[in-house]
Amino acid sequence: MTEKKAFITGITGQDGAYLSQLLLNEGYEVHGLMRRSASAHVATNRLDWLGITRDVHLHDGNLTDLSALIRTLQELQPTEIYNLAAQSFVKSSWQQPLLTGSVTGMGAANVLEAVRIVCPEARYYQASSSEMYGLIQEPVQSETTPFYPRSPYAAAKLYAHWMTVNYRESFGMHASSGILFNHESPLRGPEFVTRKVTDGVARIKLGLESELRLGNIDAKRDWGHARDYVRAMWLMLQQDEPDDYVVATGRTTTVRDMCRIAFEHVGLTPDAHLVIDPELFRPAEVDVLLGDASKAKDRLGWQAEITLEDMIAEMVDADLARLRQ
Ligand code: NDP
Ligand code: GDR
Repeated sequence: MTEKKAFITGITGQDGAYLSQLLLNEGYEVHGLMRRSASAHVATNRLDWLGITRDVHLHDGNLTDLSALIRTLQELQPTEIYNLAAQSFVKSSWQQPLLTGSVTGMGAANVLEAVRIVCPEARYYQASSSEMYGLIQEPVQSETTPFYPRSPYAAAKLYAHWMTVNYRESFGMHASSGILFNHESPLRGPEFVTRKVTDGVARIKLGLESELRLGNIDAKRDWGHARDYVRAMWLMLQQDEPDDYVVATGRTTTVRDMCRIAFEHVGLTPDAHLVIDPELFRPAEVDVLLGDASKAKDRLGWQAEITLEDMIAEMVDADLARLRQ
């Protein structure tokens, strides 16, 4: 039997942690790229939370350093590569447009080049995003919906997406792109809106805060659970042929309603606590996202299993537990 060896960029992020857990359970040897930090213990906190830090192999490197990527792949010769690393916070991409372009866009080109040079037979996954749809051209977005990026982040992701398609078509690489809609979990970064809400609700419930400040609560998102979504990534690389897939729940909810679900979980309502802060609005907004994942269902046998209500409850409970410690 061929050895199953995976290399994950972005292993310390939300998806990298859950994907590592899934691959370890599937019998893979799991390796990941970790950028050097002065606070290395903080960098591994998601892997720590899942209790798998000692089960994975971490390699010093950065997506912007092609030489490090080439040397690491030469040493490992992985069978599957998951490119999850990115400057992934949309709002920051207006503050750091060039860094976002280098990491989120050119970073993917670096990984593709390293794979092409070192291990062109390996299977490659690109973390594409529903943000690429941006200014919505069709009410429900599928693999055939035109893109219209609305942020430096989305523009960088679009470049990475088309580079993946291009390397598949030009060099016959097994390169697939998952167009994933928003997915969350207790391991979500605290700057993203779901986690900001669940952490805020937990603080209010415990009497540590009295208000929760948000921006555009009329925005609508198709929110799923990261644990479900990393399964779709893995399934894409188990197919004989590489392809692009939308991964979504098919349900869209306003930030306002997601917030209400979180407050109601602890027996409160948002009315007395929610403050709208104009500073938190974005220069350009993606108003509504709603994905059609029928291709993933038909070809991968994948569908979302965890509901928004169950996910928000899990996140609020995890934040309450963290704060109580
Ligand atoms: P996170 O922000 O949680 O994780 C990003 C990861 O990238 C972290 O491990 C981070 O390292 C790493 N990273 C950032 N910059 C560099 C760099 N220059 N070199 C090496 N590593 C770097 O993102 P998620 O886990 O939520 O998302 C995973 C991927 O999927 C991202 O590409 C994201 O854009 C994309 N995506 C996410 C969706 C979502 O809803 N979560 C939806 C669609 C796409 P460190 O820990 O040191 O910061
Ligand atoms: P998004 O996620 O930009 O969709 O990108 P985020 O949770 O940041 O925003 C979702 C929506 O909520 C609105 N919003 C707020 N957002 C944040 N962060 N903070 C607030 O206070 C706030 N108030 C309202 C936003 O305006 C937006 O409409 C995520 C990231 O994971 C990307 O990497 C990924 O590609 C996409 O999802 C799919």
